[in-house]
Amino acid sequence: MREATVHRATRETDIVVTIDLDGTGNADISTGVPFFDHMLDAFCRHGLFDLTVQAQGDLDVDAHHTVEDVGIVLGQAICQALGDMRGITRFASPAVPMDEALVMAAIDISGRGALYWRMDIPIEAIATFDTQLAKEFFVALATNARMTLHLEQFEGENAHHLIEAAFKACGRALCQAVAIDPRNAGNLPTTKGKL
Ligand SMILES: [Mn+2]
Repeated sequence: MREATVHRATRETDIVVTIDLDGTGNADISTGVPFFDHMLDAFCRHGLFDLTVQAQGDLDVDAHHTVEDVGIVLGQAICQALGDMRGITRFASPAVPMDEALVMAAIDISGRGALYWRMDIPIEAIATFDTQLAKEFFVALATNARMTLHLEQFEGENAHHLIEAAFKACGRALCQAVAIDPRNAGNLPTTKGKL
């Protein structure tokens, strides 16, 4: 079973994430930041994961610690659930439209975590969600899942559409990259012998 539960508590946040990479898109998300819940729901639905996120954070400060730390814990859970990574497809690069917005997520489950962010979000906040936090979330996710993640905006002008397309594209890319390729059964998808 490719699933994991990670609990992380600091003075700023207390977060529990459970993920099943081979789920059907069932989400149970509660972060206290409604727009962020909506984004994680989209990520889960289009990644076909089963995902539970329970986050209690210092929202009286702002949403920064909560959003970043959910990225850390979700990344750690993905990394654990992947296990030895044998048989995975490894690469995926879907481009996902949402109305006028078009965003590509390119993933390499490389063992080297990094985000390459080529997005231009035109406004500062969507409700209680500071739009700069989208990048902070994906940095934390990519680093802790130990995957190379490129998010590239081809088109778009509406901040809600752009960020939602990025979360959907990331979910879809991860769904494809972690999928077991039967032609690669039991092998690591690398010529080096290690990911
Ligand atoms: Mn929406």
